[in-house]
Amino acid sequence: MKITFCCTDTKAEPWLQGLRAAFPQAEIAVWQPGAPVADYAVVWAPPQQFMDEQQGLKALFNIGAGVDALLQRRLPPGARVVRLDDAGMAVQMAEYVCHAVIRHFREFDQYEAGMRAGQWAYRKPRLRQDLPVGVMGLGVLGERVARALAQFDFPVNGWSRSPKALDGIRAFSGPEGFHGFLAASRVLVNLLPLTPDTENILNRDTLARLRPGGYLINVARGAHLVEDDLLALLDSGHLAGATLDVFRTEPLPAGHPFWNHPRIVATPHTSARTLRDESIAQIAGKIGALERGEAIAGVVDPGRGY
Ligand code: NDP
Ligand code: OXD
Repeated sequence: MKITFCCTDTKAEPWLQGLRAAFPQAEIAVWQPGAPVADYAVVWAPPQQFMDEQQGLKALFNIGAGVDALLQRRLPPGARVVRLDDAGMAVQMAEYVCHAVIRHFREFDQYEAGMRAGQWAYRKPRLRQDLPVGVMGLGVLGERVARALAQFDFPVNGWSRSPKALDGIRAFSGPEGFHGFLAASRVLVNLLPLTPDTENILNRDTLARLRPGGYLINVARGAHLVEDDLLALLDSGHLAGATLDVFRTEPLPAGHPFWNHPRIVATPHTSARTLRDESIAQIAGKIGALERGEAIAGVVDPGRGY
């Protein structure tokens, strides 16, 4: 069996070591132009030349959950695209989002500023029922996040493409459920995949439908958000603030208004990192299953875009 590795901005050697430990008999190498065609590929944002040359691949394993960059390429015919299925990301996403919601709800930013200014001052406790949280996307990550928020007794709404029934979550679905979902939410968490249907979905019209004093947490992709619309709604006071982990251009360009905005908390695309050992174990398990002719989870539908 041949496995080729083609991951932009990723140190190859530890991945190769892990894959070789899982498949001692396999030929495993970093892809170079002109390399022999492999059976399986481990990829992150590979160039088109890779796809054009690797026409015999049985499956491409994306070392992330989002496949938007991969699906921009022309894929080798017949090759399955397989996304990471949690692999340690869901708990990280739950930590990140719960931290952002709780920091906003409990006004810890105000307390930190007050203590730094030498003020021992209490703020009036807020009521949880005034902070319904809407989670867009109830997939592998969104469902875990919605459940974690519900554990803290926040009212939680969820929105997905197909209808869902999740204990303790008020579920909305499809385009027909979208406005009702927004109107029922004050905090909005975005965990949608980036597809033609969801690009620019966080815009002036949709964000204005949140309850007044809304708060945005975008942890999915920068291209979901129309950045100027967010800035306008923060200026108008309709939105109280935002926590952003992803941006249209990454790294965030110098001088971008998000760097120093007083009501934006920004992090460098780190809310749920790919964990190498968990990912290699998952990919190795799936290659083994495919070799035995078994079905695997996490196969992307290119027509749907996720
Ligand atoms: P999944 O594919 O498991 O879940 C996607 C969810 O979005 C599903 O519930 C799906 O609905 C819903 N959805 C898709 N399209 C629409 C639509 N048009 N309208 C309504 N709902 C829709 O993805 P994951 O949970 O694993 O990951 C989500 C995204 O998070 C990734 O695509 C990636 O972009 C981002 N991500 C960001 C990271 C970071 O560090 N910032 C790390 C990892 C991922 P249905 O259930 O009906 O199919
Ligand atoms: C992912 C990511 O999609 O890291 O996994 O953003």
